[in-house]
Amino acid sequence: MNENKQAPGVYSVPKEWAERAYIDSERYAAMYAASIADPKGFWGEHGKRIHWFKPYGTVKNTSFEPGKVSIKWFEDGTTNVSHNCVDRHLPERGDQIAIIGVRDDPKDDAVRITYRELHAHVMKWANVLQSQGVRKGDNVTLYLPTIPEAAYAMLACARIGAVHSAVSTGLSPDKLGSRIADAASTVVVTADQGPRGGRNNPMKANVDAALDKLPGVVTSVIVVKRTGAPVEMLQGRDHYYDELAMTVPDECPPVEMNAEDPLFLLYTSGSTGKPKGVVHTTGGYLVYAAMTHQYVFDYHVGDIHWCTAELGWITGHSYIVYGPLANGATTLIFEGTPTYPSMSRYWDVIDKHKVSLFYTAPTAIRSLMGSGEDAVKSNSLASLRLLGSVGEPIDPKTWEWYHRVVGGGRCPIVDTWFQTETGGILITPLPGATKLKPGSVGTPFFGVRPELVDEAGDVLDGVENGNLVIADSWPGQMRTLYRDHERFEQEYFSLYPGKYFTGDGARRDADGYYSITGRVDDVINVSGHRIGTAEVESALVAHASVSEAAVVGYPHEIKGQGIYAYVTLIDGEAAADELRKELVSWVRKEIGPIFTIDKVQFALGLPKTTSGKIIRRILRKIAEDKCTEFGDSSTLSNPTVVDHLIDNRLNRK
Ligand code: 6R9
Repeated sequence: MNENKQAPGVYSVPKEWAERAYIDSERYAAMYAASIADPKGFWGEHGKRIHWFKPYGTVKNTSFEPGKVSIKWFEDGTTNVSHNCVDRHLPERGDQIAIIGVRDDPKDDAVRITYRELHAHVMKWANVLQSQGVRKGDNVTLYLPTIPEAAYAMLACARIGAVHSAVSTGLSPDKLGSRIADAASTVVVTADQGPRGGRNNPMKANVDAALDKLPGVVTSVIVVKRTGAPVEMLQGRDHYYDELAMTVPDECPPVEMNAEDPLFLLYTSGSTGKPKGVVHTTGGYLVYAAMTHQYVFDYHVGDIHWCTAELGWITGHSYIVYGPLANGATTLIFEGTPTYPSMSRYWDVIDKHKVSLFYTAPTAIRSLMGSGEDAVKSNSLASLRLLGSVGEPIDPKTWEWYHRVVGGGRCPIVDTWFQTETGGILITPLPGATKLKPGSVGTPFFGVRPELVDEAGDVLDGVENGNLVIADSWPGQMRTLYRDHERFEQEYFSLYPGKYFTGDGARRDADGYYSITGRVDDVINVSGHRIGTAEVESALVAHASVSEAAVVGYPHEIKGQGIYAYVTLIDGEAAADELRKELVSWVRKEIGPIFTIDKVQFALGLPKTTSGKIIRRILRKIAEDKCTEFGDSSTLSNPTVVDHLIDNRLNRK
């Protein structure tokens, strides 16, 4: 089974992979060197993988210089993303399946959409959006389940030059509202309900709740009938998609877009409370998403590609919709969860639809690993060729299980590191080129220049641990934060001037392979989803009983990181269990159910420096039950508070 095992924990590239894959190790070395030595020449060539209405003359025009950060790729070229993902494929693969839509309930039939049908849907959607006043450059908020209609809506926006802003369905109405308001969307697209894991998310009602607090912003809500459940429809504002579709023409040509016109906004969490509207543009993003999809997953015609992400995350944008469709692939869009109706749901879907490339998050694998191997082995999984992992570090134990039990010991695992901000995968194994080391994300993709730096910003060479920065631009990089270029520069380019700071820590080994050690800023990664500690803290202090709150992450067996909150109460109120439960559900309501607090510890006070700053390092150690490893506590102004925290800690081994 593990015949490719070389040294303990290292898997060499199987011969058939080195032969079959687009990129073997020699090719990787040569192409990587060329991409770094001459980025303009390299990307000038690879930019041609998409269709341009007007070819670009200028390839790269980028600067990371403080105060002047500016990122432009292919800036004088024109193209259209929807044309590239749909129309372009019609002559050759009009009858090929583009999208397989698998619903939450396994009793429901899957929908199979050909490229020709996709073309018709996208044009209809584009005309429906236009009928609601959407014009080139307008922001449209999409709050939709992970269903084919979400992809139609995304591609329809791209077709007419509108900018979509997809919001995760796991967020609360308040968070949805703040994203609608920040983007100033006049049109919101949603569904009546979103079935997931056997429950129906009341999506239209959530939109109503969000809009109640935003009078006058949104003029049109387009509602997809997903379950057909009756929902309140506000006369004049709310419309069923089906009804609008009957009133508009079938045809809609793609609009010629400049390479640097925005394609989408995607809000993500940073280390302050305010979410950031990451802006991605047209040409460079698509080139990068398509190229990484082809080489990282070694996509070949006939592969069925299944990325289990929600469409509302960057992974869904780049590796469910844009990358696969730009390459003319068949992409599977799954509405459900790994555990519904049983622990074998993923494996059932793989067998039923002959999935060959399977891409998921460590948290999903960990939740399935617990139920043992039998749930996997009742399926053959013979169609699988390659496995992928994304969103958070995958520990070697989970990696080995994924490799052996799911992949039958024969499928390479690509552990891909990237971020909302990077648009596509930056550090990853390539299956025909890179040895696999469980827990390591491998080596940089073409054109990517990772570096490790110390706190002072000095570049570290060789085997090292440090902060991960990227020294030069790549085409898929975010261009700015929506209406806040200053914050963009501040958050990503100021700490290490001249470099893009990722917010992650990493280790590099003697082979030049990277392992991601986790966030080094105040961001927690829960089941692959990012949340700033400040966001959770401000939700907590919004509760009437809470005086102060500090939130840290701690290692969690399934979720990767759990959320641990330290709370001090107004009036030193009795710290009852009931209040604890109330705070947990309060935060779920404020932020959304994906970010459920795991532990609430009531505190007399929080450890602070003499200048009043909370010392999170101490709080992290207490949450990890490592109370002897505080390091230098000389600036601590209130030691008795810490004794109380230790005595009442909630994680004990
Ligand atoms: C794609 C995505 C980004 C953060 C990133 C890092 C963590 C993502 C990872 C990984 C270890 C991997 N992360 N992939 N950590 N190994 N393969 O998840 O985007 O939601 O913006 O999160 O996720 O900490 O900085 P996003």
